Amino acid sequence: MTRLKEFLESGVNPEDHLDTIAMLASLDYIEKGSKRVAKAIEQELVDQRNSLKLIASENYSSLRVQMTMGNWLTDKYAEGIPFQRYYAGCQNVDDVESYAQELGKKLFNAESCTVQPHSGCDANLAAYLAILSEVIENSKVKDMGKSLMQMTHKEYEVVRQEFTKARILGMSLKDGGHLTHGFRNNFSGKLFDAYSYGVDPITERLNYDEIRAQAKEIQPHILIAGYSSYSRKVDFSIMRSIADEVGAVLLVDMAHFSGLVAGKVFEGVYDPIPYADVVTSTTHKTLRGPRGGIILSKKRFEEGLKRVCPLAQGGPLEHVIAAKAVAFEEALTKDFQNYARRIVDNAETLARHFIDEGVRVITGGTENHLMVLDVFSSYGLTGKEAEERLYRSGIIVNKNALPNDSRGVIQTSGIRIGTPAITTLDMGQNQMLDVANFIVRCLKGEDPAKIRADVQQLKARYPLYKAISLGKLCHTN
Ligand code: DSN
Repeated sequence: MTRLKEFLESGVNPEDHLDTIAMLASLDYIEKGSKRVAKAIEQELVDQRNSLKLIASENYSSLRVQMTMGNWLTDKYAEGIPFQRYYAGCQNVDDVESYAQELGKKLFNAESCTVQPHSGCDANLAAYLAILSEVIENSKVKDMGKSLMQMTHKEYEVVRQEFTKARILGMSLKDGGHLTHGFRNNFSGKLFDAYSYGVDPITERLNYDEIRAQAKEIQPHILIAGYSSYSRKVDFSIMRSIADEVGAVLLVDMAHFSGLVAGKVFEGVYDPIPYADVVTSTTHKTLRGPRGGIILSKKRFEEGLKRVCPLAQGGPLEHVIAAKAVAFEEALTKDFQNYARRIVDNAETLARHFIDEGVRVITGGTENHLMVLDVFSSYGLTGKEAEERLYRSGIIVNKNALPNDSRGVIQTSGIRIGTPAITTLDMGQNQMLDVANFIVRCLKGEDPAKIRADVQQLKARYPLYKAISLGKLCHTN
């Protein structure tokens, strides 16, 4: 019997279960063409249901977001921007994309919003290029009195070389920054003259005086704020003042914490929008939308940022842009604000339990959705060993280098833990004690099979995609 038939024959009212029916029907249908792919999709749900997802950058998007991505919008080429495309027949994607832009502006109270970046990495690439076009290229264009297209090869080469001399200053990867903030094995460290700031060796927190001193010496064209494994809030008013003192453009990469901004947990000086010239983000982490990127900016950079295509990408993925609109609608609700608040409450509680257990938590705790644990000094394990041991217990985390980690980025001395996904499942502060206990027991060397059984018991009380509660999909192993 097909999954859908089994579900419908269980006597449910179809009207109440449209999401389940749609998911089951699509799996049945995919299976008819590709058993292997259908099996992987189904198994992914089983695995996600059976494990504790603590990857700080992951979440569970709504079924509505997921379904919005699976349709014929994917087939439409739409290079250009809404209502100014290079292809005919874009009327529906124009509508969807302009709606997503408006919602993005409303959600973040931003002057301008571009929803075309395929990812956070693409958003940063496009943002750097657009900013540098504005601050480097446009002044050359004015000086020469010719557009780029009118310049000779030799003239254009002078302009292009200026790009490669552009200086960027961002948080170093090893201290909690991101690959795209100037890491040498990323475009940002190869195309630009990249410098980095770290954290204070004692407090393990940003030292704004140090960043200011570095910025004065380096005179960056772009000052980058934002992180992927730093557990403290950043004061964007101070970053703004540093950028102003050295004449830099302030770019904030809020990929990790955009859901906390949208959910009004990060307000005042912790909300980057009023302070930054350009803000980039992913849409799938704390924001809980589809995999993708966005760029928000002040009016000054709007024109340049509209050109994500052809600047850094080909045609936009309009099916994903439609899902971004759906996710923004969800994030504009009071429910989402409660969710965002609970992410941080859960993280703070979890970090406190670890500290009570004697685990060294980097910076002594957290103010956001993530924390980094020093598993080497606490348990004599490398991050890699801890990650593997936890995986065998059904707990999914990632190894993470600590500031000044002598074990490098492959072995590492730490792990990163985040609460966005388990908060989506509705776990609260009481469950954080269970989660901390599982992790501590595992790191102390208890039998992974025993912990795995306890993890599954907890997970069974917080089912993923509750609506898909019948049919083959509810089978767990
Ligand atoms: N992969 C993301 C993270 O885990 O933080 C960043 O790109």
